[in-house]
Amino acid sequence: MKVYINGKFFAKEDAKVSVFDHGLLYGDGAFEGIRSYNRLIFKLNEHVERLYETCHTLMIEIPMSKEDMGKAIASTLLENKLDNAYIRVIVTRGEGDLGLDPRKCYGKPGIIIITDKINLYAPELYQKGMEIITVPTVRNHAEALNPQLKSLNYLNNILAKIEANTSGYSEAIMLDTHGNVAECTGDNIFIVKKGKLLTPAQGRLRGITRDAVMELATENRISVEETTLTRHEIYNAQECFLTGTAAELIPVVKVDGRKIGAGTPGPITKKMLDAFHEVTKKDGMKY
Ligand code: PXG
Repeated sequence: MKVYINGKFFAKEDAKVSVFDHGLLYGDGAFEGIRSYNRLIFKLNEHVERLYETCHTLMIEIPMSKEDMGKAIASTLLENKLDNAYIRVIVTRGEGDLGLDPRKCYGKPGIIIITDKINLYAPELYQKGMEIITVPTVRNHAEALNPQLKSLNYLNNILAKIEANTSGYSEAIMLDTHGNVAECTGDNIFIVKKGKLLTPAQGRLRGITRDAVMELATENRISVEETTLTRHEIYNAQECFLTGTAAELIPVVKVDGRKIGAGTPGPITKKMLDAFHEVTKKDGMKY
């Protein structure tokens, strides 16, 4: 495996960054998770745009144009001869001293691109559906650390993941500071009620898979609404599924011990899963 670091490729064992990089010292940086299918990078422009937006808010100037970022991602995939891949793009603040102050970072922001294969969940879970729980850790308040930022500080989500894991679950629902459903630790959430798709309007990352599924629903004449959802609405939904680049689209059949609908993946979930697989086969940036 070859890893891209600041314009050069390194073997996995030599792919290293400085211990003085603020990305490591403070989680001061941004990332994206992207997928490619059959040599097509799915929603490349949307991911690159989100990465630059996160960095703009963090006041990290990526030393590369958006176009060149796309080219660097494609060249890393070609270097690794990967037709179907999971791509991790990381931008770090760069090297600095042992204080928080980003003005004292003397290094240029670092750019790292790792390409690999990952399957987040066992294939049978996509058929049977998964069971998830709500955890006590609430999603960051938007004015503390906005969930729109895909920053390198993912401790809010990791704490929630640990709570799910210690209770024997792989994924968790996180509530926002008002007690409404926000999202899962690494996925957005959708429910089906009266044949309509509903998904939280606030408190969550605006997932790119979420946007793609909303578009596909509209194309398939299924109405979608971004709204406020409580756990009560989730428990009493006809169907439920999660979306994310890593997990793709995965059915949920039980939440906090409550069966969702018939307790098996429902027809709209299956329709969206098929539509998603179809669109990833034909849409994307060729490399
Ligand atoms: N919410 C959060 C908090 C995320 O981190 C999503 C939603 C889905 O967004 P996209 O744009 O991918 O549809 C994410 C992204 C993992 C993992 O190991 C998950 C993400 C990123 C990195 C790792 O589960 N999810």
